[in-house]
Amino acid sequence: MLQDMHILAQTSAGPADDDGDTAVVTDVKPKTKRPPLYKVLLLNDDYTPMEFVVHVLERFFGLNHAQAFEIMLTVHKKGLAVVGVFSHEIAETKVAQVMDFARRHQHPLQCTMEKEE
Ligand code: TYC
Repeated sequence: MLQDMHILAQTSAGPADDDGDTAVVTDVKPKTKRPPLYKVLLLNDDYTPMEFVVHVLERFFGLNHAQAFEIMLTVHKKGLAVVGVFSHEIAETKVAQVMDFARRHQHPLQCTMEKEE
């Protein structure tokens, strides 16, 4: 892929520098990296009602009821699950929306984000 090219070349046949025996780097390395993506994680707890978590997943992550129920159950059984992968700004917004909504409803539901490798 063009964006992933790393061109680094050195030549002694290139333009002369002052002493005439050392190489001069003439090629350039295209330096465009895709921005990192962030996983948004939902954490299990013993108190937040299952229906509330399903509602959160439908409301903030655009999941249908069946998808939301399935992810909620995964969190319930495994302790956490990735609910989506986003740019830093969108992930931050999702986390803030979920945390605020849970707090307003007095549920201890926790949502965090983590950089993708
Ligand atoms: N463990 C909760 C219960 O039994 C349900 C739950 C699921 C809570 C997912 C949080 O992220 C969560 N009521």
